[in-house]
Amino acid sequence: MNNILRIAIQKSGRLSEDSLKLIKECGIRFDNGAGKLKTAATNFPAEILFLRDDDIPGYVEDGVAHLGIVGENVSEESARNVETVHRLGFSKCRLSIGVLREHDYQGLKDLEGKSIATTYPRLLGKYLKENNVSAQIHEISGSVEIAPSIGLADAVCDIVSSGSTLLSNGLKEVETIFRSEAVMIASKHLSEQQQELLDQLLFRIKAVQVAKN
Ligand code: PRT
Ligand code: ZN
Repeated sequence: MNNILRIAIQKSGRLSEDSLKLIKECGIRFDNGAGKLKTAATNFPAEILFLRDDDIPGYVEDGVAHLGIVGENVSEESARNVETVHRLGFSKCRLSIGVLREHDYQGLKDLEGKSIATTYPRLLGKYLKENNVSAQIHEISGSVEIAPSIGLADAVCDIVSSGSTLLSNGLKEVETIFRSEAVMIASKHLSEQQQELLDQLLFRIKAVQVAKN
């Protein structure tokens, strides 16, 4: 088992299509029949695991998967002990703080003593600490953007891409705390053969990226 690479990708979501495409563009063939949770490549010593993105860093840390493709936001928030081996350039987004549109926001000091709803307590906590702001972090698991309008929190910290979700919830983006894109993460306990396979794969990924630019 230590001479194959097990690659974890998101089963269904914003990363799935581009992750599959990248693996295919590297010339790796496999059957991804609907509903499959695991598939073996037919022309490269690899298996693909289809998982929820939040589970990928933990699987890679534990060595259950050797590689994973995940948003840097998720990898950083998880604080798992994994190696980021390559930046993939897709699923770009940012983690930002938003406040109610009518708030006359002047700067970070306005957040002092306020409550901020987020699913990213670790990244937000780090940012507030670095900027010497003491605010209360209100961790919630979803629908973050609704929090200010229902009085659950004064501000939000969530992933933003076009900005339309913030806008449609009466919010405006005031601080960007983290810029993210999909990254390839690797286990820190690869065998020599797995490291060689990873090097081959990275070589192919870089060639694909060069060809696109
Ligand atoms: O089911 P599973 O747990 O696997 O998936 P998920 O629902 O947790 O994640 P998914 O598929 O939504 O996102 C996967 C990754 O895509 C994220 O971790 C980010 O790295 C990246 N990404 C890129 C985004 C967005 N763009 C994005 N716009 N992730 C989420 N959003 C959401 C955001 O949370 C907000 O609700 O879209 C809304 C904002 O979008 P705009 O365009 O209105 O600003
Ligand atoms: Zn998720």
